[in-house]
Amino acid sequence: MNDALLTTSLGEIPLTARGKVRDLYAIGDELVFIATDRISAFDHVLGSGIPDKGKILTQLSHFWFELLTDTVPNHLLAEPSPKLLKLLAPFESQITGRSMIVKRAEMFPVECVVRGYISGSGWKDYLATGSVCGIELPKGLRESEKLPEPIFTPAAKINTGGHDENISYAAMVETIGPDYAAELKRLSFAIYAKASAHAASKGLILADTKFEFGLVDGKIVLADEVLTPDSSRYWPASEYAPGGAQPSFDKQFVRDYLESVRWNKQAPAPALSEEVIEKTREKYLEAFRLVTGKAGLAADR
Ligand code: PZK
Repeated sequence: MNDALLTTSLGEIPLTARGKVRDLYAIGDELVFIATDRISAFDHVLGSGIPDKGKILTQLSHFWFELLTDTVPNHLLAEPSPKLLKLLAPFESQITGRSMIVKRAEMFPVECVVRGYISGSGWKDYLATGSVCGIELPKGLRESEKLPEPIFTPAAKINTGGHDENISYAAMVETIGPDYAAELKRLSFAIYAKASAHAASKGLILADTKFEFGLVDGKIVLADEVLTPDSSRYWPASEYAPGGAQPSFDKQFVRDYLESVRWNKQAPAPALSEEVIEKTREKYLEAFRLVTGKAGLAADR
């Protein structure tokens, strides 16, 4: 049985943005993020969802925001207004456990990526140029190898569909100014240091991760989702083997299935088998249990 939540609708509450897997609603300066159970692979949203995926990722984000409170302020709203709570009440089943109520922020148009290992687009750029975002790296690195030290590799957001484009730190400075650029870089390293140490204590490598920041009342806050498998690469330390791509912690069954059915990677993306859905759901739960130390999802939030 697949009781995944694939689309949301909150009646009169206006949809502000729909991402591949998340829906964003706004009432004034209060925003409601809803993480659906949609899953993407090879740049497409698939025909099936993963039941509870949105809840698992949302509760992971909550866990990390809390662990990071002394490192960085975040966009979570402590007390949603009574007006908002009243508006949301009829839609409880779409919201409970999978939503974040956050403050409207003025978002910086930069993705703040920290990489401790060379993988993904970083590996592609390194192969082509020997550097990533203008940072020269040692010669002879193998794919997925640990870097001598973490690097900050910002990316410019490309609207709708397209991949974000890696940019130099100098380009980031041009876009948002030197002071904000320096502070976002400093915060990104501090968050990565704290999060990768926590992950390591749980047997996980946090290979890389992407943060988004915004301004609320002129103050920098950590926004978006944080340190979920959708925004980060986690690898089991026990299976780490540099010299090639590492299997995806969460999506490997999905990718293998899509290859096995020889999907041409053009829309529409196929549905998944029940077996792949269940095994993938179990991987998300495993990531949640490992990172948070909790046995399962909270019933509410
Ligand atoms: C904001 N996104 C990404 C796209 C989603 C999310 N605190 C904020 N204030 C204003 N805007 C945003 C945020 C945050 N975080 C985030 N776009 C705008 C996005 C699509 C669906 F759920």
